[in-house]
Amino acid sequence: MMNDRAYALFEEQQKDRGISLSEAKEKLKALKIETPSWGYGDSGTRFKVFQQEGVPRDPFEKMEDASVVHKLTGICPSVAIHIPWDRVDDYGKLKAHAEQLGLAIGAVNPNLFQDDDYKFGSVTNVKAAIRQKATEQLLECVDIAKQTGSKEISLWLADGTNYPGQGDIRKRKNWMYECLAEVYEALDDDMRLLIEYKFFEPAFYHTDLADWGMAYNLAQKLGPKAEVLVDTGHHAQGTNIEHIVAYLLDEKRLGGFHFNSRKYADDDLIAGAHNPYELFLIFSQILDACRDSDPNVRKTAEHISYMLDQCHNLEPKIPAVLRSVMNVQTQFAKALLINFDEVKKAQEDHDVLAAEAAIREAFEIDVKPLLCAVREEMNVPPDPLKAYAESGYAEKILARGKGGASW
Ligand code: PSV
Ligand code: MN
Repeated sequence: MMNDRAYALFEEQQKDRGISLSEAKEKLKALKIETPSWGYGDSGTRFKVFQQEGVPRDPFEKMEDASVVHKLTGICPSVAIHIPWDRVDDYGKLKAHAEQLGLAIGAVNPNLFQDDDYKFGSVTNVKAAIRQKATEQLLECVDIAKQTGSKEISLWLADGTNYPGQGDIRKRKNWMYECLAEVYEALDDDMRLLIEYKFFEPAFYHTDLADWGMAYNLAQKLGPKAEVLVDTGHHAQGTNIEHIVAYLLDEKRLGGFHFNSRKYADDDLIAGAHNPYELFLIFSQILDACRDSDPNVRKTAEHISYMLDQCHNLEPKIPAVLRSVMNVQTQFAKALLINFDEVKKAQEDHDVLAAEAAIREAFEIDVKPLLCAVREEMNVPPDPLKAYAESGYAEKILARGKGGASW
């Protein structure tokens, strides 16, 4: 009753601002956020991994935890996997298990950073045999994607050097292309390769795939099934991520996101915890592109894969994922309330203050009544975190004990 009144008032206020809530509601219901299998496992820093009780012991239990997140939010129907962290004997069985829980296997993330052979690089290693091994591992991931029904390979390379002269940067660039071209050829027509970049860590002098420009260049050379993935933790301090987003959208090469929060480096904290405005501005660019006159820009904006990529070192895993999903959903909801006609008019008039105000105004709106109404229509609890706390699931999984899966 209280919720109905709050929603009616909210609807009235938005109508006065020229915003129709029916479209916003549809878009909120269509939003999908993929959760990472590794977000449910134990993780830590290079100093310590604190083990938690109740952490899933294998990929099957990770799916069970992910299904709880989906049940409570209604918007997390797929789970990204990381190979070899999630290697199983029978991928058909993992797929069936996920499906039985109402889930699908999402992006397959090849891990080319934990094998001793990759100490000096994987696809950029000076040794041809190691590049070959890395290529085969990537091809294995394409095969896993085909077996699990996944349509995406999400590629991040840890390759780079620590000192000047350590590697031949140009040769490494070409080796990387050669390997990825082979992987690209193995993709089915409806699959895509999402190329993720990061300017540092674990390498500290140069990273072979350091920024969005390199990822974009590589994607362009590989072909239309290759797109860029933006991880919000992978930029230098102060980088304008929404600018990168707008640029890649216009080039029709933005394929996906790894959302997480950072304060200093690639901190992998709960999405939206530290810089909610940045998340909101990213969505404002995407929703602006959804109105573009070029249908291909609109199509790109509508086919972005939204994924979380986080490690929960101190906080309990499932609530941390829930909080992240809710934070992303909240900023998306706020961006849906931007009056873009007002923004465009202010741009035409060179009215800097009005343009900035039109964007900020939406950010300042409390969208709880809208989210409650949407959740009610989707038959999920109005407060997923509270519902989780009351569900008894956290207590139930304690029987798994300590020492579950970790990265
Ligand atoms: C690298 O920092 C990264 O963002 C890549 O996406 C990896 O797959 C993931 O983190 C591992 O946590
Ligand atoms: Mn990432």
